[in-house]
Amino acid sequence: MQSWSDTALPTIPGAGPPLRLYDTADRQVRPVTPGPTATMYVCGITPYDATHLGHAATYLTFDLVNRLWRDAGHEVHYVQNVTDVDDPLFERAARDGVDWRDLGTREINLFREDMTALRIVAPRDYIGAVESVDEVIEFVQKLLASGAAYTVDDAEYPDIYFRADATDQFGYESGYDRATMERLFAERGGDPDRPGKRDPIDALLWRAARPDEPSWPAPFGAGRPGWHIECAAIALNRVGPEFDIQGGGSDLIYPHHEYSAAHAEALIAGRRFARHYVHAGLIGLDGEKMSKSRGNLVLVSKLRAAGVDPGAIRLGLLAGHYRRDRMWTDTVLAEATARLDRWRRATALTSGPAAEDTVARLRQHLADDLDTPKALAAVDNWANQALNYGGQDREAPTLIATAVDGLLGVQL
Ligand code: 5CA
Ligand code: ZN
Repeated sequence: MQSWSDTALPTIPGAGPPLRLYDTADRQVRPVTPGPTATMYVCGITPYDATHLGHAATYLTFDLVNRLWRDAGHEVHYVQNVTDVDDPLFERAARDGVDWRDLGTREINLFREDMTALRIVAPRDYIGAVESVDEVIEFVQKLLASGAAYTVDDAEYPDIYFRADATDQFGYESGYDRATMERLFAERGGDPDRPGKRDPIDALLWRAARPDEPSWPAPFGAGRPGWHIECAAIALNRVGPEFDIQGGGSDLIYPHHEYSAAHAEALIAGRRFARHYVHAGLIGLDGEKMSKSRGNLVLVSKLRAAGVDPGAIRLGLLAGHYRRDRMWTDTVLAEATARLDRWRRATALTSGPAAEDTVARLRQHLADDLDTPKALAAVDNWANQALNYGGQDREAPTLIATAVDGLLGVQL
């Protein structure tokens, strides 16, 4: 599937410290240790509705990682999927009387426009579930052969499930206890009560063909991929195993990332799916998580149409730390707009206070588990100095603008 237009990144003089990030599995901030090519897989959208600020916040988080890696001289192999076959698509398409493929295409196009406007660096591989069905089939075959997967005893719908006990380390990614797993499994798309499963938390790998649902032929019977296997296959075949970062919002910690890891690790015995599991906090509105099912969405495309500068959207989302759940409010947007204006006025000056220290601090704070509140404060400091007291350094305004562009993705 076509990715979106790439964003050119400027070269910023100097270099920063190596990136450290919180790893959900190890429950600590520790160094990310990429080779010359850093590798990252981030869970993409289910395209049945437009991109909201929660999605934007998650992709923005990993965009900072991408930018920091590029700034440190790494190539980045970034992969993102699109869940373009799933129940929500069929339901919305039926409600609106459109074909589920057309709905997906429309929303994916809008997503690309939103990502381009937000200056999110495009993934090298942007892969749909439909495109990767063959990869899933091959994967499921291997899991069946090794005994990690089984077919339920149901003549009509012989669905295929993954044994949660197929790997010894199952559960290490979320660290959740059994009761929490059971609760979240049921809440987040699992089917604990499906008759014929060995364990209520065994996850669906292949859903046998149903009337009125799309399906693909397979040696083990026509059907369509389960959700976690889609991401396991796409990631493993492009950057795996042991790629640097598996990313997404914190709603994906369990079951999605637990099972993607477990499916893959059942194949790559002894190795870890990803070295770091990184999760962005959830963005809410009016005290509740922003989600398509609740309908409390602030859409990136609506904000853009209303004339909001994409730079202000980035600064609003970056004003809070990526791991914290946080609310989007009018105040957040107003403060971000004012900040963008201040930074623009300061960098439009012909000279200002020396900027090397500020750039060093910006890099330092970002490398420290993406501490954007401190990173923004460092730029605020320089801008306030420049606006209130001026300065003699004729290179400083351009240096700040270049660093803010390259590292924070905000054009001044
Ligand atoms: N297609 C799957 C992942 S394979 C999916 O979760 N799609 S989604 O459209 O629901 O979400 C896309 C991405 O945005 C995921 O990484 C998800 O964790 C993240 N996300 C969803 N809602 C929010 C929110 N309110 N705040 C922050 N991130 C969110
Ligand atoms: Zn995923």
